[in-house]
Amino acid sequence: MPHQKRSLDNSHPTTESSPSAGGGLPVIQYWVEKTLSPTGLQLWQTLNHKSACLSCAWGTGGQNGGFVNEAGEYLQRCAKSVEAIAAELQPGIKPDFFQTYSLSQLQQLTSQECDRLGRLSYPVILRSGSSHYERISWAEVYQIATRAFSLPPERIASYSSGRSANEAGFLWQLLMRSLGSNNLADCADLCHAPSTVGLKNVFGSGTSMVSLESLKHSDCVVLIGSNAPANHPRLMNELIQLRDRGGKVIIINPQIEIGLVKFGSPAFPIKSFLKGGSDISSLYLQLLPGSDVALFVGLQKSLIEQNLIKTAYLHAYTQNWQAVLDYARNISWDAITSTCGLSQEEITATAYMIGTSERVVFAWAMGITQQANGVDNVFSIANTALITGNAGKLGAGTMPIRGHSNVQGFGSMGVNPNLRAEIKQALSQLLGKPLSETPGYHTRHLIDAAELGKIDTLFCLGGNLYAANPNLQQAQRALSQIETVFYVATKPNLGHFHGLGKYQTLILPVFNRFENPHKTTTESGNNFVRLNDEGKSHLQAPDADLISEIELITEIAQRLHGDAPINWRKLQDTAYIRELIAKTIPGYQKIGEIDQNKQEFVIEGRIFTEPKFPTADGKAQMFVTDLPPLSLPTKAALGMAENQSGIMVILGTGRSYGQHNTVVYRQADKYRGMPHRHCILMNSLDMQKAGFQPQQRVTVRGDAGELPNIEVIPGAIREGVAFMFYPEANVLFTAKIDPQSGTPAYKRVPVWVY
Ligand SMILES: Nc1nc2c(c(=O)[nH]1)N[C@H]1C(S)=C(S)[C@@H](COP(=O)(O)OP(=O)(O)OC[C@H]3O[C@@H](n4cnc5c(=O)[nH]c(N)nc54)[C@H](O)[C@@H]3O)O[C@H]1N2
Ligand SMILES: Nc1nc2c(c(=O)[nH]1)N[C@H]1C(S)=C(S)[C@@H](COP(=O)(O)OP(=O)(O)OC[C@H]3O[C@@H](n4cnc5c(=O)[nH]c(N)nc54)[C@H](O)[C@@H]3O)O[C@H]1N2
Ligand code: SF4
Ligand SMILES: [Mo]
Repeated sequence: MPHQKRSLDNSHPTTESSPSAGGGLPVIQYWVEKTLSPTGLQLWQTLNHKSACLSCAWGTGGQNGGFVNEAGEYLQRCAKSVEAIAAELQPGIKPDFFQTYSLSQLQQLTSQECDRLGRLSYPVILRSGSSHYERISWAEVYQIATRAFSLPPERIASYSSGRSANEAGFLWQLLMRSLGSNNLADCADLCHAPSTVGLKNVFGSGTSMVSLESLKHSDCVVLIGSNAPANHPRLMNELIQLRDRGGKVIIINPQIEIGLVKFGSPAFPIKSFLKGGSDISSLYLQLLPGSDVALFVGLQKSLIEQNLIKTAYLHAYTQNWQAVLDYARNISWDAITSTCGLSQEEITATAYMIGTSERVVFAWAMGITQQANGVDNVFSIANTALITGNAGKLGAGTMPIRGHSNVQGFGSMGVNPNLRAEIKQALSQLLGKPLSETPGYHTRHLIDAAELGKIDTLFCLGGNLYAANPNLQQAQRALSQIETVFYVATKPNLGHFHGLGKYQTLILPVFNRFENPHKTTTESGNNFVRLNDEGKSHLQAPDADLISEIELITEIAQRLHGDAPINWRKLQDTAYIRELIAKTIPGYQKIGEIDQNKQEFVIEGRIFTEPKFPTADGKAQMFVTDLPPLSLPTKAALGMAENQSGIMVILGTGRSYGQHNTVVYRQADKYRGMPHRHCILMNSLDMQKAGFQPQQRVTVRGDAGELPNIEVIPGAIREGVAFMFYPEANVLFTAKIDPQSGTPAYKRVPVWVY
């Protein structure tokens, strides 16, 4: 893996001290640097463009201007948003670039270096046996695509990542269904799939039941497995305001994330500058990774013991509550505390805080979903919310914090292997034929099927399928079995140079959200639909030759199907796509009028302020969640000799403060005191046990591979637990997969460090 070794050469000084609050001054400094730079004006204009922020699903921006959130509050853009836009405003890659640099040279680049090459601005192809990508015309792209998509439906597949608009997502899945394929893998499979599966089973609806407005009425937020200060910075404003009105914030995380203790937000400049930030956590529970079910069952047990459960509510609005209560009653405190590593006193105090609050929101992210029992995690949180009567009222409920800015919209548009029955019926009417009943591949199935040579054509609508998966070696092998791979993207990434197809790999450049020549829409994690205005790209002919995703998809479809039963080219008018969405996607009726009235809206049937749920009997369905059997493999299972020194730790992989998923923007993570990408954050006691000094170089070994020359950084992480950055760490392990959702357990990876 050359890109892993490469940046080890840039040894960074490690004297920089970590800040005492998240956000705050470093963030403001970043803003100033960027907006005063030579491209500062362009950046300002783009920040003010009427479109949703590209970065996370908190959903800032839209028709009221780039800085306004869903509640109409101003000053809501974070540094991450600036970072994302700055990357999109880079110059285009020069016309002779791919002639000059060979594939093997491109394979030496790190993630950050790939991104810094600039914007993709003309289509290129790598043919097998060739040493260089070469430019091709769109006409040739369409010829190749027409052939590649004429293959049997079970041999074609796609993967998508939620930065594209609803319209592109809707069209893409419509094209795949029309071809008879359900192979619509999506980044959500690696992300919040357990939330969707879990919540759908419990409440009949797979998304957050809390709107931003409702969150403002909460008096307690339980934030579980989320590093919101880095990944959803504007959510922090809500937590600051909640603390100001006397509310409580309970954090559940094996790692102390500094911004969850104290956070400086530019929305509250006085506090940030004078007081060094606002207090966030009222309680901070450092549990063992993967043990959240044990903690939540413990909370349920303690709520019962303290007589803080809402029995009348359970009777009236839920099913199977007796079984859930019985399980909690009967399990021993010992089993609970030894699994989660927290004391009975800590759990009791937390249960009291939850049970005595009026309106509790339970919010979570990847610490909950990226586990071998991700769906059970979600069930156990939902059970706790229900036992305390905190679902279906203002200021309370379950709230998965979504990742990519439009990943939830892609789910709503039907970009997934399992289509909801209502959508299926509507689409089959639209296409004038029944849809295929063959189950589709989600992301992990797709990789496994490809490795077995079962896929010939793969279309990647954004994302980085290669680097996002565990076991990069397998991902690379799998992709190399696919005849034709299309990467539709705005900027180059590792996957474009390492995830190569068998006969041909194409990289197709497209406009981003604020450049499209037509209006589009996106959906935030809070179920709010944004309207994005048309825009203009700084990349211009003759050097640049980009198209919109809509044009690309409709042109392929037109060539495959002609005009019947759908006039695909007519769909290049996105208002027409929105008409179809209004007719086929539940809750999206209002999108049919958005072109006329410009009214952004909350999707119908998702926000619950009454305890009536869209399940068969209108009640929430509760499920018993068994405590997870958390064991560690033997040293030998990781290929280590019995006398090998070192230590076994549970590695959690995740994001630094300077990256967006597989794309690295900055090498250092100041907040965790990690000066570069090749660090492992460990507890000092573990370091002592293993005989490691701070800044010592070690090797980290998992079940799929090892990374040498990794710097040990002492940090505020629980004993027995360690943290590294992805995607680099994805060479290390194969990951357990949650059988109920297909999501990999990226947050609980046993490794040997020596
Ligand atoms: N700046 C930035 N913003 C982003 C992204 C980005 O890469 N960069 N990515 C976007 C995407 S797609 C997503 S999905 C989100 C991700 O947002 P998050 O989910 O906040 O990000 P992660 O870094 O994956 O880590 C989540 C937290 O889970 C904790 N954790 C690990 N194991 C456990 C456990 O067993 N239990 C509990 N309770 N906690 C645990 C980790 O210590 C970490 O603090 O962010 C979105 N926003
Ligand atoms: N070890 C480990 N692995 C993980 C995770 C983890 O926590 N730990 N997290 C997982 C999660 S939560 C996720 S969501 C996945 C992320 O997986 P992906 O979504 O597959 O990856 P990204 O890095 O977000 O994709 C970035 C690329 O998207 C392209 N892009 C950006 N904007 C646009 C656009 O407007 N249109 C198009 N077509 N392309 C665009 C750019 O080319 C950019 O390089 O990774 C997963 N993998
Ligand atoms: S919190 Fe998310 S949506 Fe809001 S400005 Fe920051 S990155 Fe954009
Ligand atoms: Mo994600």
